[in-house]
Amino acid sequence: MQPILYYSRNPNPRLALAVARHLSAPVTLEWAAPFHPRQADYFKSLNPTQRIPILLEGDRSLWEADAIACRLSQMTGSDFWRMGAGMPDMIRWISWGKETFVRACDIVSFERGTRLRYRMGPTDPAKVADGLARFAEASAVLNAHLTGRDWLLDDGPSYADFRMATFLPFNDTAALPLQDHPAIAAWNARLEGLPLWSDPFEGLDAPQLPPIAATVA
Ligand SMILES: N[C@@H](CCC(=O)N[C@@H](CS)C(=O)NCC(=O)O)C(=O)O
Repeated sequence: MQPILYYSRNPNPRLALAVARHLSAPVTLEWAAPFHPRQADYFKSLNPTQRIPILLEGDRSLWEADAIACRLSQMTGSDFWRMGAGMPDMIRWISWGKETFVRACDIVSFERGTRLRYRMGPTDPAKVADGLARFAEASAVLNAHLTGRDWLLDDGPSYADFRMATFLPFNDTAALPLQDHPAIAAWNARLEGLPLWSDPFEGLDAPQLPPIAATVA
């Protein structure tokens, strides 16, 4: 039986799905709602955090988008997850990004999007302000690095680009000021030019996310 990739339209499952489709990985793509009461026990048995993405190969369950991206690259013999000399540089950007740029985008995206979609209370302006301050600090570093180059690494797109951009497809609701950072905006436009990054759900039967419930702060 083919491995199964459980995904949804939320940011990290979207990221893993985009990798799988970008690499044409031989996996069955299954939309999931792990927090639905009927599915909770099953997903808790696969991942103690109950979250997706999850890649199920036989009885081996792999969770965390980064680990899944690594495994999908192994399965397809792709260098999208660099295996050779470029690996340390790729890990550097994944690691730095998750602590800084991705984290900042996550905070703002959660407050202005996810929280309202899932009726988790109103947007917290103090958290948005914290996220925007982190975004400004991280964006200065990222924008400087991307100035004069197309991708994070020297030799073309890699998983580090996808990971760094995890939350940018949700910027219609997060409203992060990408336009203030021209090299980041240009890099994001380049990513959007990759069809399976811009719409990894193309041709799949994946329910839309719940609508935003209130106005944003
Ligand atoms: N650190 C995890 C985060 C996983 C995570 O937070 N998943 C969320 C979506 S972003 C989830 O499972 N939400 C339930 C859903 O999408 O239905 C990863 O990188 O894979």
